[in-house]
Amino acid sequence: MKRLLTAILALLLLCCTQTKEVLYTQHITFPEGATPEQKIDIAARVVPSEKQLAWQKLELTAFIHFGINTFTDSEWGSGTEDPAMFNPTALDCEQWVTTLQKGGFKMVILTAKHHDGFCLWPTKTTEHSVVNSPWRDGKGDVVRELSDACRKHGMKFGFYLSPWDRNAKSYGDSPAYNTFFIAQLTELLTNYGRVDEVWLDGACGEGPNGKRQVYDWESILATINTLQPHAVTAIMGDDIRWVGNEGGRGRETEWSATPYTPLSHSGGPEKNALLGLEEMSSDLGSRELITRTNGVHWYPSEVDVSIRPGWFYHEWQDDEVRTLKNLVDIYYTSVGRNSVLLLNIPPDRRGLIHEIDAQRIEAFGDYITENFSKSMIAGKVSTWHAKAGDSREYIVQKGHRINTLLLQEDICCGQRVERFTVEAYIDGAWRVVAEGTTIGYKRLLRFEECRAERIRVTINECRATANISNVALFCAAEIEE
Ligand code: FUL
Repeated sequence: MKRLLTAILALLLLCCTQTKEVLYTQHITFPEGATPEQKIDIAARVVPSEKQLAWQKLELTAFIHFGINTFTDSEWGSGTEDPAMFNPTALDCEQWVTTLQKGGFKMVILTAKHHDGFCLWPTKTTEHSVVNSPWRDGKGDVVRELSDACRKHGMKFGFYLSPWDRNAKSYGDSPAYNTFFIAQLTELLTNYGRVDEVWLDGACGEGPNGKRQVYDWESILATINTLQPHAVTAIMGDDIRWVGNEGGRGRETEWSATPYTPLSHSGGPEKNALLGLEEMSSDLGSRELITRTNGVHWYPSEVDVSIRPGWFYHEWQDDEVRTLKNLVDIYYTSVGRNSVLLLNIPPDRRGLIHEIDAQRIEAFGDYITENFSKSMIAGKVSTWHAKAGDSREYIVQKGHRINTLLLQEDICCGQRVERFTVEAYIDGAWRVVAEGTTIGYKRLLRFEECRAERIRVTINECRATANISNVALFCAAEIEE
């Protein structure tokens, strides 16, 4: 009896110490004089905010590039286009949403305004909008139609509002343009119901003699946080980081806890310059970097990539839509590398997702469901608290072949794994089949197809006790080109 009580007490104590772990939400500045070991330990305890976590769990999100460029066959409009050119013949946002849902996408982000400044909603801030187009006799509103369709079908909704505006007269006159931009944001954030992501693009093509606009990021982000506190802000915002390329590739070592400072932070660009960091740097989270800096951010990666060569629809690209095989490869290198995929599917001049893209999206959704829904591990997988060097074995269901491993960390406690090894027990011997560095929210590893009896996962290095919340095995079907 006494032994039982002692055991229960020990268990309770263990639970308490587990839950009592100090965690830091989204940003932390290291205490003065922190040692390298203390800095690494703190970095391992930085966790996502609630909205960052909800966003990460979406895994698949879709971009819709649609606007005046769709009708001028261009990628970057000049801002001098006649709004009368905007005239989709059969626009149907429900077709967009239901098509994307077949692909497994959980949120849609619309280019409410691209660099050309043409607004897809009847804004009071400029004449350069749908109001002066023949579409629906100037009474149309794409933002309304899409946000309504999203609500109706249970899809999350977000928008892209280009800070760079080649039409706005005030662009470059910093205070005036900031006021104009915040007025546009306010319309979008107040008149269309819930918004879950605001995408603030960093692109600006002003040449050496171009207009120089100094953005008031503090007020811009405060407007979003006040009007839609649950919306994450991407790229120039401080919740979501651009992965650094438009080719669909997350890093093999992808840290969500990073010394890379969001550019909207005061002193962000200077801090990054001091560390020699930019969005495309290959290392954004090593121990070496952390020991050289004074703080860490939870700033997870978003992989934005288009299903076509361009971001906007061009008829001449109809035979260049990414293949299913290519889309699945991108799934592995984005969702499978601790990132959220933001796949762009641009509607055509009718205002519809083209049949070719729609068919590809559906095939992609079917492939993901068919191949990644049922794990081949026998029995239940429970959360595993691993110290460096710890291993755990998993039994493979009899008679199944395997070629893909899924690993997840419980990021509610931080991102901690730095190196792991995967072995398979085949014909009486252990053989290394895969190795990796970071895991984070989700990691997918492909290896040569085999018929293993067991799999052994070893956490070789970690920054604090790692919380492995999920391990799964699949046999993903090969896809013919
Ligand atoms: C870039 C823009 O310049 C492209 O046109 C596109 O919108 C892409 C998602 O972001 O910075």
